Amino acid sequence: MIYSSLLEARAGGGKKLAVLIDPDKTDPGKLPALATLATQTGVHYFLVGGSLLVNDHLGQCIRTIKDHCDIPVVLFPGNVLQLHPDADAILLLSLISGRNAEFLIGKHVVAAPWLRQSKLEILPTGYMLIDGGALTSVGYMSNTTPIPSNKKDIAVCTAMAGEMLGLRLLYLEAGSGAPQPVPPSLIAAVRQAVDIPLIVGGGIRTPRQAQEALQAGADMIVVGSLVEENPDALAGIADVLMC
Ligand code: 1GP
Repeated sequence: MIYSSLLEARAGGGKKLAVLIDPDKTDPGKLPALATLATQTGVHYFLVGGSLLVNDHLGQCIRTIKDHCDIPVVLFPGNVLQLHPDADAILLLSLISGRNAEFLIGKHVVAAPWLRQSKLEILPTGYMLIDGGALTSVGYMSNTTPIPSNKKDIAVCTAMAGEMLGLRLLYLEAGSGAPQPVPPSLIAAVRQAVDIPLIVGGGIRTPRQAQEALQAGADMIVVGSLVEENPDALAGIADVLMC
């Protein structure tokens, strides 16, 4: 189970690397090579999802990954159209940094019957959008305001509330393609305040940024845009986790 492996890694100081596949930005024909590369470089998970679903590639992307590697596939849905039974798990995201009831609980109500009968491992996740220096798709599509990146106290209290509500993971998100990733000082402040595993993503483009996020307390980092643009850059990020 994915959650127990995250807890084990957290207890033992292990770190995890996930690659985000946005079906709208991915040519499924390139996924076999990426699956092989991800296996060689030690990627732990594929996240699959995006803000929209313009192309009908979701199922094809999931199946192609699963046909070419043993890396678990975790849904990272931008909306209820992105549920798929062939994945292994789902980040059931509640956008706790925002005040849009639809993204806090509304869409979950719609999805609940489908999720209940699915075989997916459900990973209840407090999703926190942190200002990464630009309006991002998730900010626009969710109609929510990100937490300012210099407001550590707001981020900390939001994370604490999410943990006390029983959410089992926290995801600090600067937004895909963000000019600035989540600041290490904010990650560190949240890490000190909560005990559940911490995922950090958005705008991580260099090994140094990956290292800073991990050193600050991220248990798992997510890279998407970098790998879309240059899959070979994955090795440099993966190396950081070996150190
Ligand atoms: C977005 O955190 C992920 O949800 C990945 O972001 O595309 O900027 O790597 P990037």
